[in-house]
Amino acid sequence: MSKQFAFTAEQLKSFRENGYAGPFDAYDQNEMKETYKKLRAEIFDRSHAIYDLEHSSLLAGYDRHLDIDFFSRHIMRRQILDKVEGILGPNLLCWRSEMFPKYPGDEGTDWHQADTFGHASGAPQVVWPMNTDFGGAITVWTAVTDADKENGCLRFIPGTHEEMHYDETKEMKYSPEQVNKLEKNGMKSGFFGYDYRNLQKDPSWVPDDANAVSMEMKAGQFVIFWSTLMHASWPNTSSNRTRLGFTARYVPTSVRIYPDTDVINEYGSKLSLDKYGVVLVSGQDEYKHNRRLLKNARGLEFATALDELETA
Ligand SMILES: O=C(O)CCC(=O)C(=O)O
Ligand SMILES: [Fe+2]
Repeated sequence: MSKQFAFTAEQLKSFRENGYAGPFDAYDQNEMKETYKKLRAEIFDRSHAIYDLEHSSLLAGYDRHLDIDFFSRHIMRRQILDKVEGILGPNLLCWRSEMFPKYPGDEGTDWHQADTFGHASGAPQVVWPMNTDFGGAITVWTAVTDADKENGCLRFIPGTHEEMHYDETKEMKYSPEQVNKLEKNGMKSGFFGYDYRNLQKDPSWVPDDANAVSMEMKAGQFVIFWSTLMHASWPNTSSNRTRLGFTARYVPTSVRIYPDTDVINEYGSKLSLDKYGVVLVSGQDEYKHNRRLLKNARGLEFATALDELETA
């Protein structure tokens, strides 16, 4: 089957060199803006969300593809998967999604890289098979609203995805009171209550953002990047333009997710993984390392489950 939205050879080469690609269109801009109006109500409705929150934090945005139908379909959108398959191969899991709102006045997200995603929990969340060069996950960040320099668009440092400058096993202290208080070079920049600089392998190292690129995007567009790429975002300095990004994270089926644990312990909360599962978004899961969900919490069957039923 030919893939309508697959990378060209040139795009793939550029992705391998730079660690990111895009922006590309996932939705028509007006369609996304209409969808956003409905989504806002669904985001506030946690009646089917798979995690019980102890208090408000970044965790409120975790894994809503498991209860909001729009996001359940979004993670399987051909515009996105045709390209992700070109990077990771045909057998793919979506293991995490996150919403990243930035309200007017909010700090930017500080520079960071994620390989095991253990930075906040202290335990690796993503474990690749031994002897693979890769780590991390392919991140697809979709602009639910327009995102530009004024309201906090993403920034990348091209070509930095193959060397980790952070040690995710180092301790970081969660201090929610420092949200919107940290400054770097006179700019509000933090990590949702953590100070990501605490993880630096070399405490005196300073990220060189002279060649950083700003990913200005229209609502409905997405960018693809390795989670190990140096990435950040600008603060939202607008007076009235909230920025919302939705990140979906993909790995091949050979990867183990949350090995040996049944809780996520980060951002000051413990979340039970009782209702959690990965979603097979494409191909076959020959490894069966991870508990897999066939339906979201409202009963919507993930498309691959439907395909399997049809061919069974
Ligand atoms: O949207 C942001 O500010 C940060 C996004 C991010 O770090 C990610 O998608 O991994
Ligand atoms: Fe990130």
